[in-house]
Parts: sequence; C-alpha cells; structure tokens
Amino acid sequence: MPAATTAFLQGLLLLGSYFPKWGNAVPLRRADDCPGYKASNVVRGENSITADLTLAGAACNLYSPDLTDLKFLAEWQTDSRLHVMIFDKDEQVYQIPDFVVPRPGGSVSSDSSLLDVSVGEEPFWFTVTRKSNDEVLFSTKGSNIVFETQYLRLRTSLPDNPSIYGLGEHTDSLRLPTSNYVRTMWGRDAGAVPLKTNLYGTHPVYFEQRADSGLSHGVLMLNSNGMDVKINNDNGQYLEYNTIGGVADLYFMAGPLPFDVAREYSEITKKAAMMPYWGLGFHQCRFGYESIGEVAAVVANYSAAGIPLETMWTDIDYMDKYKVFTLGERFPLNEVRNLVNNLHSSNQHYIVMVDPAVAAQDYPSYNRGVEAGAFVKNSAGDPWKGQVWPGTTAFPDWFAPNTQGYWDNEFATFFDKDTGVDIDALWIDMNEPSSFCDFPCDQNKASSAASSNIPEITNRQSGGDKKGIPDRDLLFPKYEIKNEAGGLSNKTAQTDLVHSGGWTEYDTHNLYGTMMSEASHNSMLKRRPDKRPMVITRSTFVGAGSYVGHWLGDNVSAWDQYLTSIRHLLQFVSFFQVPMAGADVCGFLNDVTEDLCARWTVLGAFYPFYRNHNVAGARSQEAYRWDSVTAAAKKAIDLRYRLLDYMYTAMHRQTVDGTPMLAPLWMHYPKDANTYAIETQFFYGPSLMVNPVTQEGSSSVSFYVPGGVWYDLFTRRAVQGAGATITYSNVPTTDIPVLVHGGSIVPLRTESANTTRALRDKPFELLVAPESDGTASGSLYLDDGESLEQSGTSEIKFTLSGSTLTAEGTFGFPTVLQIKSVTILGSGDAQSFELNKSFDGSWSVDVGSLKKL
Ligand SMILES: *[C@@H]1O[C@H](CO)[C@@H](O)[C@H](O)[C@H]1NC(C)=O
Ligand SMILES: *[C@@H]1O[C@H](CO)[C@@H](O)[C@H](O)[C@H]1NC(C)=O
Ligand SMILES: *[C@@H]1O[C@H](CO)[C@@H](O)[C@H](O)[C@H]1NC(C)=O
Ligand SMILES: *[C@@H]1O[C@H](CO)[C@@H](O)[C@H](O)[C@H]1NC(C)=O
Ligand SMILES: CC(=O)N[C@H]1CO[C@H](CO)[C@@H](O)[C@@H]1O
Repeated sequence: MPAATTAFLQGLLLLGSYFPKWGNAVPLRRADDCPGYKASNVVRGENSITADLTLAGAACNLYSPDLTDLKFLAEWQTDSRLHVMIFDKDEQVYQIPDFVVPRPGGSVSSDSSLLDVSVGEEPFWFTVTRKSNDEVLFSTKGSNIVFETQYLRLRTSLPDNPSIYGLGEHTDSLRLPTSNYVRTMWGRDAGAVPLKTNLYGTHPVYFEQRADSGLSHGVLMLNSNGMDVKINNDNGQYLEYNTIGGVADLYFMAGPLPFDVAREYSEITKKAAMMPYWGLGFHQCRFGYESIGEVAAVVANYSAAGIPLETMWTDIDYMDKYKVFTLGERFPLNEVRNLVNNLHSSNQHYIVMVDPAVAAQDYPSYNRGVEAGAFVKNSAGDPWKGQVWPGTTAFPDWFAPNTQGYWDNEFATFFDKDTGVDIDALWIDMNEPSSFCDFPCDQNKASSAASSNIPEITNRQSGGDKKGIPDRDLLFPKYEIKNEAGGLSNKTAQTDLVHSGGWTEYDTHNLYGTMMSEASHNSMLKRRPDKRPMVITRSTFVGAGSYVGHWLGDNVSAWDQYLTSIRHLLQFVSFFQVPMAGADVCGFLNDVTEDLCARWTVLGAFYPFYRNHNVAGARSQEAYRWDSVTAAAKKAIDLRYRLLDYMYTAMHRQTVDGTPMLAPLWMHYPKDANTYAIETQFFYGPSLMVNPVTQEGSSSVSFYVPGGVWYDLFTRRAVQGAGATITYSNVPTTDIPVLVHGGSIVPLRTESANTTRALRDKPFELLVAPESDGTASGSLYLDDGESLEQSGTSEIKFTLSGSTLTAEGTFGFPTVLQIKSVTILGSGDAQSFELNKSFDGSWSVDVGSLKKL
C-alpha cells in the first residue's frame, strides 16, 4: 500500500534539485590490480572439488582488509545443479542462515552431471562449462577475485550481447541491458517503482539464453548483503558481483531449456505456496476509504453495477491512527464485523493490511511486544525506533525467539473469527523495512548520536558461526552500493543494529520482508490450520514464494507503467518462483484516465493476482466509475473466470514442479532470437499468448507471432504464425488479442459467475486447438480450492489424436459436474460437439461419433 506517498510527492516537488548522493567511493587501487588468490591442495573427488586459496600477493585492501585464507568448494548436487562456494577458512564471514533459506543439498557423481568445473591454480580461477557442447557458462578467468571483510568482487566473462534476465526486483527491460548497467540489491520502499533503481525485493538470480546453442542456464548468487551487479562490455563483455559482505555462494542450473532452469531453480527456492481458488478472483482496494460505510458502499456499488467483486480490501485507514492491531473510530468493530459477515454470506472475502512497524506508544500490542522481547533492539537494549505511519515505531525482530509467538497472539486476538476482524487473507507492507527517516533517525537521538560519528562496532559474535566478521563498519562501508535512498540506513532500519542471535541488520536487511512473510504465513495458518493462507507482501527475497504472493508495489496510473507491469510481473512468476503476483490495476499513484483504466482492467485479468488499487486523494477508479470500464471489467472477468481452472491448473503445476504459470515468449521459443527482447506479450498458462494494445490512444496493436499454427481465442479462426509481426486493428477497450497455441486443449467453465464459489458449480467444456498434425493436449487439476490437505484431487490429461479424444489421469476429487461439450478449432469454422462426460474415470471417444451442436 501506501509506500512513501509523501516521499513520492516530495520527490516530484524537488525533482529539479534532488540528486541522490551515491556513487562508488573511489578506491586508491583498482580491483583489477588486486593480487587474487593462489589455489593449493586441489582435490578433485567424484562428487566435488575442494581447494585452499591464499592471497597471492600484497593485500589490496581496496575497501576493507583482504582475507588471506579462503576455501573453494564445487559440489555436484544433482545432474543439473552445481554448487560453488568461495568462503573464508574460519567461516566467520556472514552466510544466510539455513533457517531463512534452507539449502537444497544433494550429491551426485560429476560424471552424471550436465556441467563441469575446471580450476586454475595461480592465479586461481574457475570455469563452469556445459559438457554437451563445451560452452563456457561462467568463468572468472582473467579477473582476480577480491575478497575483503566488506567487499567481494567476482566477475564472469560472457559472450557478446548476452540475453540475461532476472536480477530483480526492477522495472528495467525484461532482457537486461548489456552495457553500463548496474543492478543494486537493497530492499527499498520505492514509490512509483522508478527505472534503474533498487526496489522492494532482492532476487540475485539470472537466467541466460544462449543464441548459438539455443540452450539456457541459470545462476543464483545466494548472498543477502547489499550488492551491485554490473553488466558491462568496457573490456570484453562481463557480469560482475560487487557485494559489501557475505560469501560467494553460487548455484548453477544447467537447463538445458528455459523451463528446465525455472524448475531447477524451484528446487532451491522451495516450491511456491498454492493459493486458494478464490484468491484468483477480482479484488478491490484503495488507500483513503474513510469509513467502514464507504467500504460497504463500494461493495454495494460493485453489486449494483453487476461486476463480480470477489474480495474487498482495506488499507491502513481502518486502524486507529495507523497503529497495527487496532480499529479507528470510523471502523467500529460491530460495523466491521457486519460488513465481513455480509461479505461472507455472499461468498465474498475481506482482507486488510498489517505493517511490521508497531507504534511505540502505550498500547497493548506494543506493550506485549516489549514484554516478549520481540522488537529489534539498539545497543542499549531498548527497542530501536523508526518513523512509519503511526509516528515513532518499533520493528519486530524476526530472529528473536518469542517474535513468532507474539505475532501469532496478535493475529489470534485481533483477527479472531468470533470476536474480531475475521479476515480471509492478509496483506503485509512496508517490510523492507521502510522507515520515513534518513539516517540518523532522530527518534533515536540519544543512542545514535555517538554512532553517527564513530562507526558502531559489533563484537557480540564469536568466530566460526557465519554470523559476520567482527569490527566492521556497519553504517558506512567504503564500497557504496548505488542505493537510490543514499546511505544504507536511510529510510530503513539502521544497519548497525544487531538482531537476536547476533545477526546484523547490515547482513540481513534484504531478508526482513521474507522473514515477516514466513512469520505472517505461520500466524494465518495458526488461525485456520486447515486452510491455505494467502498473504500478499511487498518485500521479498529468494524463497519468498513458498509463503506469499507479491503485488508489484506503488506504481503510477500512467501508460508506461501499464506496460512495465508485464515485465515486472514476469520477473516474479517466470524467474523468481513467486507466481501469485500482479500490479495495481489502473495504477496506484496519480489520476488514471478512463481509457487507461479500461485497458488495464483487461490486462490485469491476465495477472495471477488481479486487484484494482488506488492512492488517497487520486481520482476514484473502481471499475464501476465509468461505463466503458464497467463493460471492460465485465467482459474481462467473464473470460478470466471461464479460464480460471486452466490457470488454477497452471498455478498448481508451478507449486508442484516449478513450471512457471506465465512466461515470456523466449522461454517457449529459445531458438527464435526474435523473441528474446519481447516484453509486452506473454504466455498465460501453457497455451494462450496475450498481446495487449501497447500505445496510448490507439486501438491497434502489432505483435509477434512465432512460427506454427495459432487460433484467435475469440473469433476461433486459425492464424498462421510466420515468425513475423501481425496487426490487429479496432481493438476496443473491452478487448485484448489472445491467441491459442496449436496443439493445446484448454478446459473452460461453460459460463462465468459473480463469485468464484458460484463458478465452481458451473460445468466445463473443452476447447481443442490442434497442431498441424491434428494432435492436441492439455490438462485440468481439480480440488476443493482451499484445504491445505486435500482429501481427493483430480489431475486429468486430455489428448486428441486422429479423431480420438481421451481423458486419462487421476479422478479423486468428487464432483457431479460434467464436461458438457468439446469445440474443435480448425482451418474453417470451429465445430462443437456434445460430450457430457463426468469426472469419475478415464474415457475415450471418437469425435466423429459425437452429436454436433
Ligand atoms: C456508490 O454509488 C452511489 C450511487 O451512484 C454514489 O452516490 C456513491 O458515491 C458511490 N460510492 C462509492 C464509495 O462508490
Ligand atoms: C450473485 O448473483 C446471485 C443470483 O443472481 C445473487 O443472489 C447474489 O447476491 C450475487 N452475488 C453477488 C456477490 O453479487
Ligand atoms: C540519506 O539520503 C539523503 C538524500 O535522501 C542524503 O542527502 C543523505 O546524505 C543520506 N544519508 C546518508 C547517511 O547516506
Ligand atoms: C447431454 O446434456 C444435455 C444438457 O444437460 C442434455 O440435453 C443431453 O440430453 C445430454 N445428452 C446425452 C447423450 O446424455
Ligand atoms: C518504471 C516506470 O515506468 N517508472 C516511472 C514511474 O513513475 C515516474 C513518475 O511518473 C516515472 O518517472 C518513472 O519513469
């Protein structure tokens, strides 16, 4: 929600005079002149290579003292995953705790692996190659590794003009720039999601597509420290990690196809959390609904307009002066409970926001947090204070042993089903963590006066525990990452804070949102142990998708952001394993225009997470506010709901094996270099290609159609793909061109409904879009839509071969529904046939014998 809206507005006012003061401190020497390391005791075993590394010359001390003794480890973990680590011999340097990001492990013989590693001894380097074609995927040869207490540089050379994706969270081009590009990783409350800056989340993983071989691989640098990843070609093409701490903890995923890389990455992140069926419905939210009456009026107005509203949301407005776990006077408990009961009785849902920051005032939730020792403490042992919506606040310390219990209790009490606000799902925000203060935050005058002059030194750690080397400058490291907020501690928790257990904020800042996500997911689960929790967060790290979904932050009601939302979305769904993602439909900041809101409402129907959300003070933008947007919403939701089980199936698949439910074109066409930079079209599920209008004020769109047979989803006519651009004209604001890929079978509900509950009673039909050889296949997953443990599920595969249509699989989900009909697309008119098949077992029919409809 409301990111620093105020900061955004101030930003606009100050635009002329504001230049963030960042830039790398100029060191006395260049990293290229550093001595690097010399390898010794290189042992190549069946499953691993180990070596000792010692500094190969006089210390460089570029930004901090060089470490003299390191270790190298390469281990083949699976046939397609190689783990490479360079770490300090004493294992004092911070490593991400395993309880935050559990490591996948595994060990196989190098013989069975798709990848090989070679090591040079003096100077030390390593190279990862693909065995099948000797392609070099990653090589540090030619650039010495620099490993200091507060600076780590590791560079790989790359082929010219590489196709690299990921390294988020950002709003830059989907295929990343290859020169003069810096991607900074430092979670930040980034109102208006500007280009070329660090945003809320941190995902240091990239996918690389090689044009020559058509093969793909992925590389994760599992490091949570502040970092700049530089991609440049000033002296040959390279990608370079510059971190201000941590170790080089690299995972190489061999692919060889893009979807393989995604699935392999999901073995590291853990599989994404499955969302409830209703979570895929249409959501409405806004910052600035001033009373529960206004919220209820929105619900009523949606109903009156005949636009299916699945879930109503409330932003921080419901709180008493923005204090979490309180209700303000315009949101009295009985009226809130009435609204929620009414929503529930019409099979609709309710969600509110919770921020991590707890007002540092004498009120029960704060007092209980202090008592539990649940807040991040300053060096004097008192809760450290920042500035968030309610004013002075404390921040939960997710490392502290009692914080989960504290959070569980606040949730159990405030969100009690019978006496509290009975929410169905949860929204968490401001968890970078965001604070409105620049360093030093004057809420902490007393305690930070000293530390702003003398760097605070952390000595509470012992050696060998991977909690961080002592005696570092945790506030002003000499290597300055390009944090858009300026210094590391600006607009967030001070980086010299030490969490319970001894981990520093300096090392773990980027984990805060994900640790809150896990804790909040757990608290929701405790309230309702048998149902899938749905939690939508702002800040994320590697693995967050196994707990939460992500809305794409505080965007702007602007045409460019409608387009940006596609590539921003694909990062999360296709690369980072956070499938439940979507941008604020119609845009958050500023006033939206009617046309943009209509187009965005239609595009948003193809986001996994589909929510209209608006800032306080901007023009109202609920879908019913304009006739054209009402029409667009009705038509788009109708289509989305008819396709809901197709998407639910795709989401389920992603949660089982990591296959992304949305994908950029290149992932489907890795051998077609024309697709590498396409970022305004995407695959929705395995079979549908969505191609929105991209120009403001235009009703036509030209888009790329890869070679092969396609069909228009609406006209049901064949479209021959020629690896060229085609143009659709006269696309009204209620419409969006969608092509069905030849070779697909898409299950649909025969009609939509005004809630997903009612939708679940509608029968199915099949849309068959044959390949040129006449074959097609598709799948359908059915379950009860919300139980954590399902008592019976169905996973059905449909195939068409010749004139035989078959359904096979498992049929464990009990239902009286039928598949009423099948429609077969072809070069002429589509033909529909009566089917009337139940979901109680396999079947096979000769389409020629079916009754035509
Ligand atoms: C709901 O609709 C009524 C009637 O059109 C209108 O007066 C009112 O402002 C609307 N309220 C909201 C919150 O949309
Ligand atoms: C959905 O439609 C049914 C039947 O027309 C109606 O009773 C119900 O109130 C509607 N629900 C919503 C949420 O609009
Ligand atoms: C914090 O950011 C402001 C700009 O927003 C900058 O002027 C200031 O120098 C920064 N402070 C630190 C400690 O970097
Ligand atoms: C199939 O279902 C339709 C509608 O429910 C019904 O009219 C028709 O008789 C059924 N056909 C067969 C062969 O059962
Ligand atoms: C990614 C993107 O479109 N960012 C834009 C966000 O909004 C601001 C203000 O309108 C623009 O300056 C950014 O370019």
